[in-house]
Amino acid sequence: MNEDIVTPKTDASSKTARPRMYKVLLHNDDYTPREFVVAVLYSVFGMHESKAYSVMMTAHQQGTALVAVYAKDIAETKAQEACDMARQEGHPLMLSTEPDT
Ligand code: TYC
Repeated sequence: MNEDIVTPKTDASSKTARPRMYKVLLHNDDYTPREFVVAVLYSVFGMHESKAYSVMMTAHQQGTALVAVYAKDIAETKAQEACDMARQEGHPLMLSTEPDT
């Protein structure tokens, strides 16, 4: 009767699921110069200067700003790279990562 009906153990969507993505967030502080933040966004995240300026101003005014969304290891590497650049120049600039919902 029903012997020939095969039920897949997983639905098709789970086989093509993409890895979870991670947000890189920029945090405001009172000391890092605005131009330095723009320079970091330009050099680490490849942002055009006008975009970098508006992301910097969002963090400056709201406390945090979304920089970009990447696979976990890329998000973490870039956030770390940006923090390292800031530390090398003696600035407290902070970037963090979190799962994209
Ligand atoms: N608030 C800083 C200042 O007034 C500039 C700044 C903006 C610092 C964004 C960090 O993520 C930041 N110099």
